[in-house]
Amino acid sequence: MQAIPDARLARDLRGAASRGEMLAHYQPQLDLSSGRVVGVEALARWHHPERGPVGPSAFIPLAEWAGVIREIGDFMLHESSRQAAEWAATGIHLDLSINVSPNQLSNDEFCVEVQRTLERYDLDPTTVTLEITEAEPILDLPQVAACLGLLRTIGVGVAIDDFGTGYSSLDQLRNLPATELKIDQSIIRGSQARARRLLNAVIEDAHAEGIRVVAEGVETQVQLDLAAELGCDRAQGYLIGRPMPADALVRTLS
Ligand code: G
Ligand code: MN
Repeated sequence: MQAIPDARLARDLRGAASRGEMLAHYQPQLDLSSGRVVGVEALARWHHPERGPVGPSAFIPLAEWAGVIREIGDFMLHESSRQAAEWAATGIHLDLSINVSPNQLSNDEFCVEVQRTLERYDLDPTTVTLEITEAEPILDLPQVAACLGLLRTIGVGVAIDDFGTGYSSLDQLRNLPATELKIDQSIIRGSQARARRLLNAVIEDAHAEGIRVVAEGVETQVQLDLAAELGCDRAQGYLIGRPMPADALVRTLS
């Protein structure tokens, strides 16, 4: 986040979702054993009326700062669920990953809202994973763990996002009912030796607990090969596909 938040941009962000300026893009996830795209991560895009497209790295921290992250998170939950249901109705079955901010999690209603949304769109909960970033601390961990635990009982998955950048690494894994580990882009794109050193034991541990491992930020074939060699189950990144609108994503499937 920039040192001085752009207050004007923050003001414009308020209500952006309800004005139709927010949209969901989808980035494909490749299953490394079948070589097929089996899922997508929903990623928010903002079309500012004057400035045009603003990237999530600029507006997500701003939204957290300005207290509008719940509004955006809500929009993404509904819009991506609606889209996944639309796909399922046409025979396209893709797992859906949705990013969730710690701020959303600290809302008591969140858990119920997720359940209600999945019911509304008649989505199979076992195809949906909530991504919780490791890059920010979870303050009320027991409460959040309880909420996620409840969602786990109906089959919703929980991913630790940006793994390797953040707070409690393996501890957080033990405290949250995780079903998936998303290895941060910086690790796969960094030195191979470092990636091996950091990931070998982690991936073995994850698999021993039945946790799926996804490599993020895969941009080259060499990085994809490394991810496969280290035992990652899935890969995501520009090599496989950029985040794109729903119709463009469907065109890339065969
Ligand atoms: O925190 P999270 O991993 O959910 O963030 C995903 C972000 O990373 C998105 O903004 C997406 O556009 C970006 N991204 C996805 N794949 C790649 C990649 O291969 N390279 C780079 N540089 N960025 C990526
Ligand atoms: Mn994510």
